[in-house]
Amino acid sequence: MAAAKTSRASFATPLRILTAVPVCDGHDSAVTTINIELARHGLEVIYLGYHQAASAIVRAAIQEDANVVGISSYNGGHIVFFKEVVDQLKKSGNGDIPVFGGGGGTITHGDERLMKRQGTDRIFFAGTPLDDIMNLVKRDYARDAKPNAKFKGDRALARALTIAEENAMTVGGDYSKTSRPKAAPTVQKTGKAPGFVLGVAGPGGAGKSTLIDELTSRFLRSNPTGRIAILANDPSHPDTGGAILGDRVSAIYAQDDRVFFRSLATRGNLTGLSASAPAAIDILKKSGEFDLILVESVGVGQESDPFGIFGKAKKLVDASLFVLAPYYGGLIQLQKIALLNGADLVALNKCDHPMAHTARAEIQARLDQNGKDQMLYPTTAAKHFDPGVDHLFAAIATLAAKNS
Ligand code: B12
Ligand SMILES: Nc1nc2c(ncn2[C@@H]2O[C@H](COP(=O)(O)OP(=O)(O)O)[C@@H](O)[C@H]2O)c(=O)[nH]1
Ligand SMILES: [Mg+2]
Repeated sequence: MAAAKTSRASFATPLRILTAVPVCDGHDSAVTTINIELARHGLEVIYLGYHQAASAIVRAAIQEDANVVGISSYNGGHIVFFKEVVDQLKKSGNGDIPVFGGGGGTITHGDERLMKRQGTDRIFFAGTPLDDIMNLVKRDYARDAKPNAKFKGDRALARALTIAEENAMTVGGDYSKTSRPKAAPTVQKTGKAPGFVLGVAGPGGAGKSTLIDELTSRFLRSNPTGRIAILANDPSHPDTGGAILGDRVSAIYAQDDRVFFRSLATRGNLTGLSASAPAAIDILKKSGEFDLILVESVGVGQESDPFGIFGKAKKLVDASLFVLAPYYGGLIQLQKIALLNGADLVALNKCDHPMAHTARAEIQARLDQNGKDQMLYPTTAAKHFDPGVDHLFAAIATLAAKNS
């Protein structure tokens, strides 16, 4: 029988926009509405969160190789803040990334005239229909992501990842046909050994991103000069092709110049990672910039194997960590999770939850049945300085040392 035709969207290079709310501003309901609408119109939205410093917005725009930065500002400081973002982008050699924004009852037409003179592209005012915003964004900020010899440092790396993403696009919306990934673009090498690559998988909401941020804080403290890379995969919506790439919102410690954070949308690839992830990992390793590379999968289910742990081919990562929360639904559900058979490390996160005690005993029994000496690490990633996360980080450092 012929395979049923899918009605899914064709993923033609989605536009990537970084959105954020400035420092000392908690008005995030407008940007949330805009984010959803942008994703509904097929854009990839990397959301940084509210109360964000200009430097954090600039760093994220560079590392994400964003087409454009959208700032939603209600705190009254827009004239100074937008200028600061524009100036920092220019000063760092990334003035090609345009900046626009909105801010209902706070930004006046007079303010906009001044802001435009200072380099802001445009302001959307109260009452602008969302469809008009979407059409303008799509019309004015689409671009061809070509190699650019002028880009240096993280931007050069970021552009190489963008090109890898485009090379690995699915063909004509057919999820079963992925175009053959071309050779990974090259970036300047430091001569350092490639870093240790840890894959982090687990159900959506288990706390993977929060845990990664806590692990990052330990890396930065224990390694005063090294760099860490985070490749955060999030799902694209199959109907629109858009995505809300929200893993940066959990990043507190990962907002640091020693952290290279890149969000990747799956763009129709159903393995739990973007189809470009193998090339992206390769680029990060070959750059020689990073001591540790963390790859976060999308929220995965029972039979997923995003890092190729069970296959005969070479694994995508040096080791893997499976993260789950106490509410996995009972013993039978636990038996079904394939990655519990193959993960090198398992973290039971959210140990502040009342069900954690039982969960810990059940998961330990499940791992004992494997007979592979897999260690279970109870963690509470939402708590800073959690001793469980300390133990997990020490175990990762030991694995990395063995690997080097
Ligand atoms: C909702 C609201 C709140 C909510 C916020 C909820 C939340 N989580 O966001 C609550 C009640 C919590 C709140 C609190 C406060 N608020 Co308030 N709040 C508002 C209000 C009424 C609406 C803002 C809004 O969300 N509008 C909905 C959006 C969708 O519509 P819009 O703004 O017209 O947006 C259009 C465009 O601008 C564009 N756009 C907007 N952002 C972006 C981004 C991108 C990327 C793009 C493409 C487009 C775009 O899209 C829309 C298209 O039509 C405004 C009044 C106003 N008229 O703006 C005050 C207002 C912003 N708040 C104000 C103040 C003072 C406060 C408080 C300090 C009050 C207090 N003393 O506690 C606190 C501060 C909170 C904080 N932590 O920052 C003042 C700010 C004054 C100033 N800057 O000089 C305002 C202007 C009210 C006033 N007239 O005094 N607030
Ligand atoms: N109570 C509690 N909440 C947590 C813990 N770790 C993460 N969270 C929260 O769980 C939610 C999902 O976390 P996130 O890291 O985004 O999960 P992910 O989807 O697995 O990446 C967020 O609201 C976190 O703040 C924890 O140890 N305890
Ligand atoms: Mg996450």
